[in-house]
Amino acid sequence: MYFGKPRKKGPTDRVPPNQNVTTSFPVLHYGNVPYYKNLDEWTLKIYGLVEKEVTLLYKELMSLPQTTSGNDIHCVTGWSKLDNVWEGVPTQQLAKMAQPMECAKYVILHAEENWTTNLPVADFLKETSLLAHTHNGEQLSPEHGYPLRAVIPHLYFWKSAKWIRGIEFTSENQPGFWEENGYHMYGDPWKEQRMTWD
Ligand SMILES: Nc1nc2c(c(=O)[nH]1)N[C@H]1C(S)=C(S)[C@@H](COP(=O)(O)O)O[C@H]1N2
Ligand SMILES: [Mo]
Repeated sequence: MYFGKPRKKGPTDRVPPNQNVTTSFPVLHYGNVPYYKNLDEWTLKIYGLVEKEVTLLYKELMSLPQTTSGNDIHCVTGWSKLDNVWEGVPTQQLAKMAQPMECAKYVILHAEENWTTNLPVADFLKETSLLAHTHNGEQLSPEHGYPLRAVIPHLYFWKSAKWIRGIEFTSENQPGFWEENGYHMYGDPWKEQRMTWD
């Protein structure tokens, strides 16, 4: 029950607690930015608890049905960037091809340099989740995840793996890179699920 003043409705309702809006686009990651000479050797692998393991070349990925999804980015370190428009392949499209098994409850997103992050299948396969190649009408820059990054619009942005190369379906919730280092297993910005103990 909330006994304080009624909450004001307005743009501030889009900003979760203890976040500050920025109009810049900060670059944040652990490790090195990969620079690709070309994408001939690039593949995206979908594996683990799936009926059909799938390996996609970049051009195959681009020939799949595409979608557009908007989000407000909330980084766990405290910055938020509103009104982002992402274009790419819906995660549901990939699931259609690989057919995750009934027992697959979680996914591990694998990025370059063995960076990983974990989330429930339901969140990964939400209608708004996608693998994006374009941000606000422009191809992703190397720093922001070129050629392909996950975008999980409703969770803290560390779940949105840049430079994604693999999607592994699992039965157990295994912590990824930041999760091993104390970040929350789920990461809902509205509940401020920043660290494991939040
Ligand atoms: N591969 C990889 N993806 C990553 C990270 C990382 O360290 N490695 N950091 C995450 C974090 S903490 C954030 S806030 C966003 C930042 O994305 P940006 O650099 O495009 O703003 O990427 C996420 N994806
Ligand atoms: Mo972040």
